Amino acid sequence: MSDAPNVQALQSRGEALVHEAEREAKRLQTSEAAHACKAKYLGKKGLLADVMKQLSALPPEERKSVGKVANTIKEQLEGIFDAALKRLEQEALDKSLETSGVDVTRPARERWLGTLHPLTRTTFRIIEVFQSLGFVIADGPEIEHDFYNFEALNFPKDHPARDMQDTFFASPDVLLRTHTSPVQIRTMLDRKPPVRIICPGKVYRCDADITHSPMFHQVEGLWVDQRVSMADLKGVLRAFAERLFGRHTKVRLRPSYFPFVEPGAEVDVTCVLCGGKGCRVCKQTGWLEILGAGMVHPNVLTAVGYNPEEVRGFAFGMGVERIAMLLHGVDDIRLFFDNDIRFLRQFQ
Ligand code: 2NL
Repeated sequence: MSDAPNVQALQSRGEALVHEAEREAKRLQTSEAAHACKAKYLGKKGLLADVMKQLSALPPEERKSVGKVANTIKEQLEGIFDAALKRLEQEALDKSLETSGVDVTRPARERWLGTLHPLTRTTFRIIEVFQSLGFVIADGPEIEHDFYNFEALNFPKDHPARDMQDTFFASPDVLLRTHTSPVQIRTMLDRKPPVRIICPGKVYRCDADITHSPMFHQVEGLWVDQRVSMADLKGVLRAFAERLFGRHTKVRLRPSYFPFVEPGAEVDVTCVLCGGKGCRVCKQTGWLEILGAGMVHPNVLTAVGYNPEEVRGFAFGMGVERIAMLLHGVDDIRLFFDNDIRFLRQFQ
């Protein structure tokens, strides 16, 4: 056929298509436009299809080489539009990251792990020592009746510790416990000797300065059996002091008064800082007071239905805050309750 296009003509027409497509692809702004443009060149009724249609007019011996050329052009066009779509996708992602307020180059936020509060850890350490000596944990209510907190503990009716100054009263008979001793009273009322318990918990006193907090923590211990003596008390306290403060720690008892024990004692250990030489912490004495103790008063045994002729016991009590302050050199009790992360982190 005279008007049949030759291979050269088809090839240059195809190359022109590729050039045009390249120029158009560079100016594309959206992926919708890119898809439309791709269809314009490569679609069923597109520009390349137009050119291919003319293949049917070619003599069979030319068809093969023209087909090859047409295929290369098709591949080139596809490459152009795939690249354009890829570029637009990346641009859209960059833009959305810019405007969405997410800065992927920012350093990741530090992961914070919680830890136990230093007072909880100190309580656990104290409990562990007494558990290893055969004591079991007992607990009870923080809101108490006067009977368990005072009456059963041999507090005379006019004792200053019953005063409004120290005790938070809800009514004349109901109060926030001022020590964990009511737990021991309740336990003795519930069980027969032998009783060997440790009572950790929160206690409340109306008092606040650098060494007093209106809520603080106590651990009290009690051992009642047929033949429990002051010597047993000393042995238990010595074992406790050596395990908590170190094996070279010495213990001494000084006579003291608590209404619920007779005899009563205050217990000192050699200074955790200087070991007994004398320093700022022990105020040059070499000793630190860490707890109060004594033999359970016969009136207390009677109040819980025990016979003081048959059984005896020793008891002791300590403030967890005071122990934690001594162990860690903290000089103000309020630091434990401020929850300043810079303070708490030092115990990690
Ligand atoms: C202190 C002194 C002490 C007790 C607590 C106690 C409990 C019962 C009977 C007898 Cl049920 N005594 N507890 C005994 C002596 C001292 O604590 O200064 N604590 C911070």
